Amino acid sequence: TNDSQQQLHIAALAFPFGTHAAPLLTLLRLLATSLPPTTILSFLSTEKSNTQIFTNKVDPSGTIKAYNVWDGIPEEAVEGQVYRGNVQAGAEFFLKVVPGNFKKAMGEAETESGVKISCILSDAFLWFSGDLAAEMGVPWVAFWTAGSCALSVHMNTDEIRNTLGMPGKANKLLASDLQFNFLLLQKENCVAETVKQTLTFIPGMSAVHIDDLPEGVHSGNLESAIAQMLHKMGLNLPRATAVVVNSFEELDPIITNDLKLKLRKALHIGPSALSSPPLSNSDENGCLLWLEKQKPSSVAYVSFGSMMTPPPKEMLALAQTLESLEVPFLWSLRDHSRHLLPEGFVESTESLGKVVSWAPQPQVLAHPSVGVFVSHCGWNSILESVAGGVPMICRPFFGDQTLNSRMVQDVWRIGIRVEGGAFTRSGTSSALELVLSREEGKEMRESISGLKESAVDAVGRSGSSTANFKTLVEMISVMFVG
Ligand code: U2F
Repeated sequence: TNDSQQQLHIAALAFPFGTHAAPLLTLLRLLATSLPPTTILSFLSTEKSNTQIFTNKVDPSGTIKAYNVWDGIPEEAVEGQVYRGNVQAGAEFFLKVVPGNFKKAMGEAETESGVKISCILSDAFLWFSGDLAAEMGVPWVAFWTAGSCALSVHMNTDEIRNTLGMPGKANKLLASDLQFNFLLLQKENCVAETVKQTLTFIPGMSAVHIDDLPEGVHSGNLESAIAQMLHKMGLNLPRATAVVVNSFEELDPIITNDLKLKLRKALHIGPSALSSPPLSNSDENGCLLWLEKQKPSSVAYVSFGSMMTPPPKEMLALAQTLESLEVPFLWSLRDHSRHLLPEGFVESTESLGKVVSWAPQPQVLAHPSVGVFVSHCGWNSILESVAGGVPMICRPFFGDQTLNSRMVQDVWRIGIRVEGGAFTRSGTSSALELVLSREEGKEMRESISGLKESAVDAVGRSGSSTANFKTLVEMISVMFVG
């Protein structure tokens, strides 16, 4: 090897929507602390995404440099602001201009640093990174920002489609396909024959129903840009040198084993909520001070992640239930959705709760006053709830969220899905009562503190996530020099 080749250059390729880019940046920062100080670290995302997660395009530590890639949005759309904030439409534009936009920015990163890229670290969504890495003769490390269960679904999409039949054809296949799991549900006065289609044919996934699957895997529009991206991702990931997962092996041992068989290297290195400090943890809205004044395990923390707000009717039902049951609450709600709260709600509940536009969520969930997390079940939220030992009430919306909520309720037993999948006054009351005041809630708290313990162990000195992270660092450093 010659000298110039010994300088490492990692190009991190981000998926610029939802909570994807920030965890990739967190991973890159973590790698920066373990790789030689001369390593060049380039972070590639859209201008909008980079502006959100960086100050002045340079990481505060000074080691990571950001490069903007084109978001694919045509000029006229920007002027009319038509696509602003619409993730689905934004992602479609973006996916039309990959991988050219990333290639261009990688060229800039190489020119500016004078060092050839030695490894592509990409969001797993960016399936084409395998081809780019192969062209450049460097390893491809893919980062999966969500859970093992969702990764397994995408790795097994063809298997699921073949076994359960394609949508529309499902009924025809029903009688003949032995793979279906027939369940006879006997009820008090009637015998109802219900066919439940569960993923018994995928290791560790037998609790998952066909209706829990992300849209575009088995139902919904299979041809949408996102559905196609995820399908191609599942087909391409076995080529990756390693697939890094923001979870820990002990959470889903059976699924993890299956992933290890299907991937060249599955490296669970999470939960990142425990292994690295959050990118920003300021408490401008005084959430932690407010929590200090509340009773232990009494507060409902409400948040639906970075993109979702429940429909008006559900917002009303949730707000009214919190108020009438007098459950102290901390509600993280973007300013543009505040008008969905009942009129006068903030004023009339002033002594009961607090509505803020942003909360330092990991710290909030780790606070002893919080007793339940009302959540959309985004993956980061689940991990942060586990890290905080707080049981969940789940109101999933899209993507992996319904699947995650199934695992929360029926596999890990650390929460409950809201009745009927949407907030009503009666469903929300019974869920809050169950988690906050009943024996079931106590059991959930016990299960979640067990998981929390394994999570803490995993990122501890001799834990599985720590060992996997070491392997990752070695792979990135050794392969290049060798
Ligand atoms: C997408 O998830 P979201 O961004 O909608 O939700 P999460 O994965 O739960 O991540 C939200 C993050 O924002 C933080 C919170 C999480 O780390 O701590 N946060 C905060 O700090 N303060 C607030 O007031 C509110 C939020 C997608 F929609 C999901 O389906 C995927 O599972 C997920 C991961 O791929 O990405």
